[in-house]
Amino acid sequence: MASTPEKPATLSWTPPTPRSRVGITLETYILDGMMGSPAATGTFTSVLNTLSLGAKLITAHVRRAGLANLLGLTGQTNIQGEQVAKLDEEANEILLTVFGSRHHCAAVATEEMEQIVAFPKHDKGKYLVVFDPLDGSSNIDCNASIGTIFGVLRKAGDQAATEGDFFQKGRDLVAAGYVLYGSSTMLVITTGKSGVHGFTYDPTVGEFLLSHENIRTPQKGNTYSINEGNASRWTDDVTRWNQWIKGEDKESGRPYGQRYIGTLVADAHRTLLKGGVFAYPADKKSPTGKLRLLYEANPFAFILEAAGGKASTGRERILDIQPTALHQRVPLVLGSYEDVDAYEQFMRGER
Ligand code: AHM
Ligand code: MG
Repeated sequence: MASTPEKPATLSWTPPTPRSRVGITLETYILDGMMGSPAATGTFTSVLNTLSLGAKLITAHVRRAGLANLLGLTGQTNIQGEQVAKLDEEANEILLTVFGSRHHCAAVATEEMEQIVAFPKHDKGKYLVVFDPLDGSSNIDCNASIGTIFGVLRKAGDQAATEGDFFQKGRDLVAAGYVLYGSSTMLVITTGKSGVHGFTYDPTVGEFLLSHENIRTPQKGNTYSINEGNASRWTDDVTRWNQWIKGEDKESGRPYGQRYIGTLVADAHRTLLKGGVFAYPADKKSPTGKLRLLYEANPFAFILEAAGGKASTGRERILDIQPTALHQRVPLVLGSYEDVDAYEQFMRGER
C-alpha cells in the first residue's frame, strides 16, 4: 500500500529580494518605521498617509483631465501673477481638503494662495505642510509630465499657526518629497537620514508600491538642464559655466547632453536618478531666481542631499537660507555633488 507523504508541520517563507518587494506599500513602509525617523510617531505617520491620499486623488484627476474638462485655464491669476490652470486649482483644493480633515496638520502654505491656511480646531497639530500642488502647469495641456512637491515642518506650541511658523530653514524639514505624474505616477520621499525612497503607483490596486529603495545620486553625471532660451538674460558667470559644460573635453566627459522638460519635478527627478545638474539661475528678468524657496527649492534640496547630491543657489547652500517671505524666490542649482560643485566654482570666479 502506498504511504501518504507526511505534511510538514510548518511552511517556510523567505522574504523576497529587494527587486521583488512588490508587497511593500507606502503605508506599510511608513508604518513599519523602516524610514528610521525618530519623529515617526503616530501623528507623523498620519501626515505622510494624508499626503499619500492626496497624491492618489490628484493622480486620478490628472489621468482623467482630458476627458473631464480639466484642461485649460480658470481665467484667474495667482498671487505670483501666473495664470491658474484648472488642474492647479483642483490639486490645491484636494490637498486643502485632505489636510483640513485631519487633526495633525495645524496649517499649510501653498503656491496657489497668498497667505497660509490655518485649520480651525487643529491648533494643537504638531505639523505644518508646504506644497506646490501642481508643478509644471505650462505642461498640463500638452500631456507632458507634471508633479506635486511637499515639505513637512514641525510646529511648536499649541497656539494658532502663524506665517512666521513657516519661516524655518530647509535643513529643519522633517520630511520632503514629490509626486511625479509621468508615464507612471511615482512618489519619492525622505525624512533625511533615512535615505530617499521611491514608490510607483499601481492603479489596479490603488497603492504606491516600493520600486526604488534607497536612491543615490551619482557623484557626477553627463547631462545639464537649464532653460537655454534665457541665455541673453544670464549673468556672465552663468554664461561661462554654460559654455564650459558644452565644451569638448574627453577627460571630464564634456560636452554634457542637454535635457529640459520645464517641470521642476520631472527635471529634478531625472537628475536625482541619473545625475548631472539642473539650474534655474537668477537672471535679468528674475533677479532673485524663479523658483520658490519654501515649497520648491527646499524640498528638492533636502531630497538631493539625502541622496548624496548637492543643492545651492550657486553661492550658498539652499538648506541654510533663512526664509523671510512665504513665496520667496531663489536661484536653484541641484544634482550630482561634483557637477554642482563645478557650477559653484564658476559663480565664485575660480574658473
Ligand atoms: P509652476 O510651479 O507655476 O508650474 O512654475 C515652476 C516651473 C518649474 O516646474 C520649472 O522648473 C520652471 O517653472 C520652468 O520655468 P521656465 O518655463 O521659465 O523654463
Ligand atoms: Mg512649481
